[in-house]
Amino acid sequence: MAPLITHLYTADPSAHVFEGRIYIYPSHDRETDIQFNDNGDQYDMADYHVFSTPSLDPPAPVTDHGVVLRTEDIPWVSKQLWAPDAARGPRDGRYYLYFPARDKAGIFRIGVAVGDRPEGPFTPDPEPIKGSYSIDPASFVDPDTDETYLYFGGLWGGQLQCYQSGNTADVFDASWQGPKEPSGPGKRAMGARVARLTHDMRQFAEEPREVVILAPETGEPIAADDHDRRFFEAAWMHKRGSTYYFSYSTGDTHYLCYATADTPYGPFTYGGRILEPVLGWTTHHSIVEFQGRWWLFHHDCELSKGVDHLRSVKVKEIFYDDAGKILPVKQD
Ligand code: FUB
Repeated sequence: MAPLITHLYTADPSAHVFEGRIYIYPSHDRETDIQFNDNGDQYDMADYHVFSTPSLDPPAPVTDHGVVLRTEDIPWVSKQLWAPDAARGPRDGRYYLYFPARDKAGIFRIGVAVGDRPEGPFTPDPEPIKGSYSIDPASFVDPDTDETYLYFGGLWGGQLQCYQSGNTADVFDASWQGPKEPSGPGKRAMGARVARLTHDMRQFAEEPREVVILAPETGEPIAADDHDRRFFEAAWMHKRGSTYYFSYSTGDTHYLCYATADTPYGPFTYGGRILEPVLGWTTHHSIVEFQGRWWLFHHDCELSKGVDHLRSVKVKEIFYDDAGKILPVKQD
């Protein structure tokens, strides 16, 4: 499958259907001479573009709506505009772009920028969301309640491990910086975080909670050493029928996996793999229903011939079995 976008490197695609079109909110990868490290310093992105297309099957040209937000537009940001997402406010019909970046102290926070159109432009709030931390915000508007939830978090360079001693942005522990995470017998994996948003879409309405994933064979939380199944980064939420599907990357084992629950908070039960490892270290995705079919947006490094920080967005159709399990995607 060819990349959807070839004139730029794009990654971490968050796809949504707005006004009858697919809109894609990706990271904009760029060339840097920063050496690869486990902290992700080589992912040194400085702006966002928005893309859209009217059709996936048959494929239609993808429109690049241009730059919608830059580092220099955001007063609190120092660097690294990582994986974004967007939501349409169910109460005001405006569009909200959520993005992680390092603040002036080098700590990842999550910001929000507001626009009147899905393709932007977006005006950032002057401060990050109060109490936000780590990376990879994924917004989810529950179609049955019109409540919006923000899922977030990522280990290693994403700094989630720096919040072991509490669940608030005030307890950043710099000694956990770097590619470290809980490990050892009896230790449970760290979960992503989720918080319901205020109705103005700009703040947490509650203290973030941990997203717990249970192993189906024991009913216990996934163990920290279970790197084939534990959450690493790239959270996504979609709802099909009454089931909430939380999907994510396992990081150093490079799988996209999912878990299900009957509430947006979980606890979730591990369900299986969606995508096997792709070319490149990172794997990141979104899942969206469009014209009655379900689609997986993800990235790989095929276009850059394997350069980890130069990724390209792709799309594949996905299918569910009669019990609601996501069938593993066939490799190209
Ligand atoms: O694009 C930078 C980081 O790489 C993202 O935030 C992670 O999910 C990984 O894809």
